[in-house]
Amino acid sequence: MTRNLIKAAAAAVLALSCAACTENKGTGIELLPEEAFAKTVDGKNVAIYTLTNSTTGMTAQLTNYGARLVQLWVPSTDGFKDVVWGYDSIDAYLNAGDKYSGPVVGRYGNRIKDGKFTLDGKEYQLTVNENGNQLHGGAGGFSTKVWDAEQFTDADGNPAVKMTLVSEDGEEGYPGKLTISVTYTLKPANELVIDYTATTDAPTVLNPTSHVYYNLHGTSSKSTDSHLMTIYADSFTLTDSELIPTGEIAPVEGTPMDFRTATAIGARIDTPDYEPLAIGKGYDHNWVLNKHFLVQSKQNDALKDGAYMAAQVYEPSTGIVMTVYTDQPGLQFYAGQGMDGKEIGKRGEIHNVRSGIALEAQNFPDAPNHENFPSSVLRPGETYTQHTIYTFAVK
Ligand code: FUC
Repeated sequence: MTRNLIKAAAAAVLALSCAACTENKGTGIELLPEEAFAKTVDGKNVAIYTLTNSTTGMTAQLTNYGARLVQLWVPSTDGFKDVVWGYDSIDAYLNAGDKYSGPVVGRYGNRIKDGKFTLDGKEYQLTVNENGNQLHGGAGGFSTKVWDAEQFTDADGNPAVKMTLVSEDGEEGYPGKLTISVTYTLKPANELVIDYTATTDAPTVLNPTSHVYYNLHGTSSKSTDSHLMTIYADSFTLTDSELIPTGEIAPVEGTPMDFRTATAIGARIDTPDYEPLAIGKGYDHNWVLNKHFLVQSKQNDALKDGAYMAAQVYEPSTGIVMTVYTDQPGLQFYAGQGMDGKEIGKRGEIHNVRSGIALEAQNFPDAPNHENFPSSVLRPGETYTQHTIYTFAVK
């Protein structure tokens, strides 16, 4: 499909979604065509799903390969911008060097030391895929699976897609057959709501998270060092040299990790001789959100459907403000320093170094091996839930 046809298709979707479109509604949105994602992978059909909200025309495209966010078009001071990294076809995702553009990662997001943990007195050995540790559920984690998908309109008339995956007992070394669903919903106030539920038939550990690289310039090629970041956290988890938590929770006060007032990401990221940043080669850490551990800061008044304000990011040149709400105890902020700057993403744009930030709402990394961290154990009869929201405004 040519670019013009894609634009026409986008315009048609937007026109259908709202009779009273404002002049700027959906300006500049370019949809990826269905045929670019139509493929059978591991015997299952991959597809792309398009959600458009009723008010501004904010539009998300998702694929069931990894329950993944492919595009997210939000208003800026100059038309709509696509604020997430990704590729323009399923083939490009399958061949990508970077496997973590937009998916849900799990069973355990982030790292488990030596890929080992003990549960109810029994030690489990997981597969390992980074320095002898497990990262993001292993090489065959949730992000590599084709999920079952169902697109629907929720009870309030909002567009949504629910993706479901059965993770077999023993998969990547985890005990228990786990059934997990993630539902993405677009709400009228430019909110992308991500809800998870999961059940298991035997005790297991679980920490799914959305691993999207955001760039509020609307292109993966421009540095995110200019983004002004606020993280509502008074402390973070210290790590060893392999980014595995030591168990110690350290105050951010007086360090480059203090984002309690809005600060440019690039302002302190290269601080010489500050060990946590030297280890991460920049920001790649888990912040301990105030909601769970340090109570009533005024900033945390913004309770939203059971989720608290966790972070806010603002890019002055586009006016885009992204606010993250979650009911999770931690937020991994990774500034994209590990990218090689060579891969080409959507619209031919380079996935550049330090040009996409991941803000992953989650339990703490390696929690199964730290008694002082929140429990990540899920048992039969229990239902895991997570409620995380990314909202977009223009300032
Ligand atoms: C984040 C980081 C990791 C890794 C991955 C792709 O979760 O913590 O370092 O690079 O994403």
